[in-house]
Parts: sequence; C-alpha cells; structure tokens
Amino acid sequence: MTELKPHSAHWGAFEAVVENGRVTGVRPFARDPNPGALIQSVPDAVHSRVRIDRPYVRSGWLKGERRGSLRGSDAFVPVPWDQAIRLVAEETQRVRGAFGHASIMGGSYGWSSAGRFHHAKSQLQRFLGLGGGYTTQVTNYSYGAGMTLMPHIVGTNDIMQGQVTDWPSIAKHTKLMFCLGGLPLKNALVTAGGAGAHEYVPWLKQVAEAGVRFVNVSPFKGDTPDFLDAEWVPIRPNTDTALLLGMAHVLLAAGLEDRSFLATHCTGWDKLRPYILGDADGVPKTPEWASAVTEVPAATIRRLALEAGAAPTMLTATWSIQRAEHGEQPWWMLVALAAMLGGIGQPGQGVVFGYGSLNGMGTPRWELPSVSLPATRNPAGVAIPVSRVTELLERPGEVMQYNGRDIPLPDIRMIWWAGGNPFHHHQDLNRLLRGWCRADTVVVQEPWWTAPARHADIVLPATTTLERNDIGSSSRDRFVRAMHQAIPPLAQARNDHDMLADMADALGFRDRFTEQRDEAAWLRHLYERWRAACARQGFEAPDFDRFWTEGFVETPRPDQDFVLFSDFARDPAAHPLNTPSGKVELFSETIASFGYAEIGGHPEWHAPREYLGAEQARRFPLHLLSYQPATRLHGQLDQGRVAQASKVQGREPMLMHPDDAAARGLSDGAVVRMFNDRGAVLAGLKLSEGIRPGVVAMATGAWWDPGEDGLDRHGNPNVLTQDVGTSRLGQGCAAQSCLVEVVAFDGPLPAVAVLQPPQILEPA
Ligand SMILES: Nc1nc2c(c(=O)[nH]1)N[C@H]1C(S)=C(S)[C@@H](COP(=O)(O)OP(=O)(O)OC[C@H]3O[C@@H](n4cnc5c(=O)[nH]c(N)nc54)[C@H](O)[C@@H]3O)O[C@H]1N2
Ligand SMILES: Nc1nc2c(c(=O)[nH]1)N[C@H]1C(S)=C(S)[C@@H](COP(=O)(O)OP(=O)(O)OC[C@H]3O[C@@H](n4cnc5c(=O)[nH]c(N)nc54)[C@H](O)[C@@H]3O)O[C@H]1N2
Ligand SMILES: [Mo]
Repeated sequence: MTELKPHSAHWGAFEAVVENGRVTGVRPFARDPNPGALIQSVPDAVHSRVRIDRPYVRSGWLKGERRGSLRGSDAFVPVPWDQAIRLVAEETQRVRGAFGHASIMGGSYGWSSAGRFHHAKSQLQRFLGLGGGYTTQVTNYSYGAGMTLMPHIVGTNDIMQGQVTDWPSIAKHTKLMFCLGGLPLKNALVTAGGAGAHEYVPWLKQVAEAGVRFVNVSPFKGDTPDFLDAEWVPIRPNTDTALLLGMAHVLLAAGLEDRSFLATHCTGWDKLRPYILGDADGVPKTPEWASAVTEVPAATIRRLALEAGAAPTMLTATWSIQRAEHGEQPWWMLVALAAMLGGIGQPGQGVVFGYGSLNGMGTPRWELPSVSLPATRNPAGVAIPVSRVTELLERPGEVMQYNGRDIPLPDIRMIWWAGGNPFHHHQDLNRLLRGWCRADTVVVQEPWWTAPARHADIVLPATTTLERNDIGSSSRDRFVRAMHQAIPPLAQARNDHDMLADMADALGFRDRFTEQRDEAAWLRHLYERWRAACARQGFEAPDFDRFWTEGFVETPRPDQDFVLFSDFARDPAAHPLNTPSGKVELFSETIASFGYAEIGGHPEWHAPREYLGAEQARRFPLHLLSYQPATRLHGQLDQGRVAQASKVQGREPMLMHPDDAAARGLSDGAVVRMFNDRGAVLAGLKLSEGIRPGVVAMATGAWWDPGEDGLDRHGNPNVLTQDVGTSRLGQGCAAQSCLVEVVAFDGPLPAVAVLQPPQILEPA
C-alpha cells in the first residue's frame, strides 16, 4: 500500500511516499515554484546504514575513564534504554553537585531539523534550563560578527535577519546591484525551519528581466548564476574592506558623496573621512592603494565607484564575508559606502546582508511570528559567543573578552549535544578534539553516526522527523507545514523530547518539562499560540484541525513593497535608529571605548593573519574558501544520493584553477592532499577557470573521518581552518581566513570509514 504524508525539511517541503513502513520517495510540495534536488536524499538518510539503532556507551567510559580519556578510538557497547537514561541522569546530578550548573556545556548549537516542537537543541536547552542551568552559546556561526556589530551602528539586526528591502522594490528601483560574495544559487536551497516555497530563483529572474545590472565581487565566478550575466570581479579573499575604501576614495575625489545624508542621518563622518583620505594615518585609500591589496585593477575600482555614485544602487554582501578575521570591517564599510551614496531607506537602494545567503531573504511577506517552542530561562546565566567553544574548553577559570564585557570561563565537566554537529561547524577540529577530551563525560543525541556521536561517551539514538509528528515553520517562509509521521521509529530510536522527559522523570521534574502534554497536545498548543499571535496582527489562520488535515497554512503576501529604514530616511528625528546617536554610526564611541586594538571606532583595513598578502602565504600559498555545500545542508544529507554523486573517488571535491594545478603537476579527478600546520585532508580535485588563481574552495559538510595518523580521509575543510574570533568585538567564526598547500597524494588510497557504523562490542 502506498501512502503520501505531508512533510517538511530545511531543504524543502514534500509529500513522503511510504510503502510497507519505508519511505521510498518524495514528491515536492505542489505550491513550491522551484523545488530543489536535496529532498531526493531524504529516503537515503532515513534508512541509512549509519542510523544509530540503539543506545551505546563508550567501552572506556563504562570502565570508569573520565576526564582526559581519548574519545573516538574506543568501541561502543550497546545498553538498554533504561540503563542509558539512568547513567545520564546520575552523571548530570554528580556533575551539577560537584562542579555547579555551569560545568555542563549545553548550548548545543546547530540547525537540528525543521520541526519546531521536536527541535532537538530547544528541547535539550529546555531540559537543562529546568534542571538548574548550563553554559550556553549566544550569536551564531552564520553572522556572529555582524550580529554583534550592527546594533552598535544601525541599531538592529533586521539588516541581515529580519524583514529587508524586498525583491519587488529592487526590481522597480535598482539599477546596479553590487554583490560582495555574489548571489549564489546553492544557498537558497534551504530555509531554516522549512522551505515551503523556493522563491529566490523566480525573483532573481524577475529582477534581471527588469534590467538591473549585477556585479559579482568574489574569488568564485560561480557565486552568481549565468542568467544574471554579472560582471565578475575576482577579488583576493578577505580584502573587501580595502576595495570598499578605494571606492569611497573615488566618490570623495569626485565630490559624489551625499553630504546632506551624511550630515543629517549619520554620525562620525568627520572621523571616517580623514581616514579615507589618509589625513589620519598618512595612507590615502586610493584605488591604487586598494588595488595593491585586492588585486582588482584600480581602473575597475574607479569605474564601479562612479557607476554606483551615478545610479540607484543596492549594496549587498553575503554572510560569509564577515566569517573571516576582522569580519566586522567589510560589513561596517559597506554600511559606510551606502551612507555615502545616500541610499539607505530609499526604495531599491541602501544595504542589506545576505540576499544570497538563504532562501527567503527579500521575499515579500508579512512580518508574522513563526511557530516555536517557548524559550526557557537559564538560571546558570553563563553564555559564550558560540564559536569560542574550544577556548571555553581550554581555558577554565580565565576570562574571555566579548563586546566590551569580560566573561569568566567555567570549568566544563560535561558536554551535551543534541541537534548540532560541532565536528562539522567548528574550526581547527584537531584542536577542538583536544578540548573535547578534557570533559569528564560527553552525551550526544543523534539519529546518525556523525563525528560527534563517534566522539561521545553516551550515544542516544534519535528519531528523524519522518518518525514523528511536527510543525515546520520559518519567519522567512509564507507556508506553515504540517509534518505527519510517515513511519514508526526505526530500531530503538526515540524522540528527543521523550528521552529527555524520561531523564526529567529520573531527576524529579517530568511534569515541569512536559507540562503534562503529549506530542499531540503540544502541537495543538504551539499552533494555537501562533494562531492567536497572528490574529493580533490581523491574520486569521485556520484552526489546528483544519491546518492538520489540509497539511499547510499559507500566510498572505503584503500589498506594498517593503523598504528597510524608510521611516528613518524620511524623518530621522521622528524615527531615530536604536543607536546611541539615533543615527548611522560611521564612528562608534561605544566600540572605541572598548579599547580593542583590532577594532577601533570606525571601519578600517586590517590585514588578517592568513590571506594571500600575508607572510604565511610563502609556506601555504593557497587561500582556502570553505563555503556552504550545494549538495546537502552542512553535514546533513551527506550520506544521501545527491552528496554522494558529487564525490570524487569518494572524497569531497575541491576546486582549483588549472594554472595552480599545472604548477603542482595535478590533474582533474585526482585525489590530493591539502594541508597546513593544523592538519591534512584528502580531496577530489576539480579544475575550474571560475576560481581565481591562488584560491581553492571546498564545501563544508563531508563527515569528518580521521585515520590513525590524523589524516582526514573524506575532506572536511574544518581540519584546516583557523580557530580565532573575528575580533574581541564580534568573536565570530573566522573560517574563511585560511591558507593551505595542496600536493599529489601518492600512497594507497584509504577507504572512507565514516559512512559505516563504528566498532560495536557485544552487550556486557
Ligand atoms: N569552515 C566553515 N565552517 C562552517 C561554516 C563555513 O562557512 N565554513 N559555516 C558555519 C555555519 S554558518 C553554520 S550555521 C554551521 C552549521 O553547523 P550545524 O548546524 O551544527 O550543522 P548540521 O550538520 O546541520 O548539524 C545538525 C545536526 O543535528 C542532527 N539532527 C538532525 N535532526 C535531529 C533530531 O531530530 N534530533 C537530534 N538529536 N539530532 C538531529 C543532524 O544529524 C546533524 O548532525 O557550520 C558552520 N561551520
Ligand atoms: N545548500 C545549502 N545552502 C545553505 C547552507 C548549506 O549548508 N547548504 N547553509 C545555510 C547557512 S547555515 C548559512 S549561514 C548560509 C551562509 O551563506 P553565505 O555565508 O552567504 O554562504 P557561503 O557559501 O559560505 O559564501 C558565499 C560565497 O562567498 C564567497 N566568499 C568567501 N570569502 C569571500 C571573501 O573574502 N570575499 C568575497 N568577495 N567573497 C567571498 C565564496 O565564494 C562563497 O561561495 O547558507 C545557508 N544556505
Ligand atoms: Mo549558518
């Protein structure tokens, strides 16, 4: 018998085809104008041989090994669920009692899955919060630096995560769209919480048809699709700030800066202007100066600046631009350039971050809430910037500086992760593993044998979304989706909520955790809460039963274009920004007062430690970009058919310019060794004229597969990336600042082991 079950995932909504208890296929949601291929990998992932079938405990941990033991090398011993629950509950109690609540690292960063009730990270945080507290993580890997900076200078994070100037406004008013990092198609395959409608490509086509000209400033030509016919400006990675300063210099020299906007809507122009002109430091930021840093011809810089000064221009940068050392700077300078052009708050003009970073950015929509699990308090009150996790593990008792504050670092004794993959998302994985091994105990909830599960002490098998009922919802998507359970839980997998409820029971707070609701009652409750919030904003959603039967709710399209900061532009006195001055801060007294040498009061060019202009480039002459994968979401779906079809001899592909390959005697399709002082990975070489010489690119997400010699056999770029904060202001992820070398791999090719289960012993 064949059944169709409405469902949703970050990579798209679909009907699951179910035959005899198996998910055998998917059919894209009928209302999706441009469904992506990633949903095709769903059945492979659900029924994968690397599903975790039952709870396991690392054999060394069972023998009593705690702090300092080597995780990732022992075999696992299966244990019954009740024993697993008891072990975790007892260990939680011991650690809390002996070392305090903050000694549990439970931030558990990660995308989890689309369903909002069974959202693993939220469930774990709720459990740990109600249990007394834990050390958590703030900001995100996506735009952590930008998200700390923007409130200081424009008073909001809407500019990269909220409602932004929408595509209709751009189609009608923009002449030039100037894009740092381009407008990649691959990133719009996903929306956090579920992509009901992939509207990005249709909108881009409409904007292109309206005659907008696109400029793709990026080391990678493929960052704009061919149909945009963009001009490619192949910049040296991590030098965008210098390019923007050069353009600012051109505008000033030509007298094209909008003096009135700078006077009425900005503060600090009197400090930034002398820096651009070189009066402040003796270095005029001329196009020639910028060209030496960026390797973009001075004539190109001049032409682009004059073009932007002459026509309505939308400036945008991908989120990746700030995932680099000094990542705050290019974003701040892009805001400054937009201020000089005077377009902030004008239809189709100004600056927005991330049009090309996620499906749904710029899609016209009502500003409605999304369905979500209510947040719980964290009584321990300790939070680190998310990407400083290794430092947290390395430096107990020391202080971390962040955004003008001093954070005392607790002594982490227990690490607990649900719904995230630190051995995917973090930088310098060999260093992370050393920090990870300092904890007494590591607990991981996972459906699959990913690297965190393999490096845990207690492994708890979670269901996938297809094995439970849920609601998919995102603030960036107009469709709220019912996610119907398609199959029973596989093997002994359990829902994260249910395993945590049993642990809460063992610790005496089940009722506070569950609020005495089961899954069905929770879904109804969360939906009705959302429905009431929508009603307050004038949208009447159907009741739960109708929603559940129909499978989705569509929220309305607005009847007007949206322009970010339009009220402020019209009347800055009546609608000030939420900054100390009420204006755009081209100079921030607050940031200057922190006294950080690496970030001052206005945007500046600071050379990163690792980029092509650095001393280090003599030893490691290639800049590695580790961008988002087109074939999966981070590490999710790597075991599926779409990602597997893209591998080269089973390794993750790496793009290189033919000249760089020729200089090293390498040919297309070869397996190569990419390395630096932090580690080495194997990669499958793909030659491309579309990548700038001196730059190589490997997507994130191949499951980490270190062999005994430490060589990653599969191709996870985070073995190589640098683990430093963007600056003490943002303390964001700086993965894009990374130099490497690539050589032929001559030895016998080792098998990739991570797509098989780890070594498992007989039950004790
Ligand atoms: N070098 C480099 N590194 C990067 C980036 C980069 O650009 N370059 N980008 C960074 C960015 S922006 C991000 S957001 C991060 C992403 O990093 P993550 O969000 O940590 O990556 P995911 O692979 O999505 O991890 C989600 C994990 O949750 C598991 N999971 C899914 N559903 C469930 C469930 O129902 N229950 C449980 N218990 N688990 C579940 C999945 O199997 C998966 O292992 O990576 C960052 N890392
Ligand atoms: N298919 C798919 N889509 C995704 C994700 C995924 O895993 N898979 N992840 C999602 C997540 S969590 C996030 S945060 C977003 C991230 O969205 P982004 O951060 O925008 O994505 P990236 O692919 O890392 O970077 C975009 C492009 O920036 C270019 N670039 C890198 N460094 C530089 C530089 O120094 N200067 C210039 N000018 N260009 C540079 C690279 O060529 C890269 O292709 O993507 C989301 N979308
Ligand atoms: Mo992200």
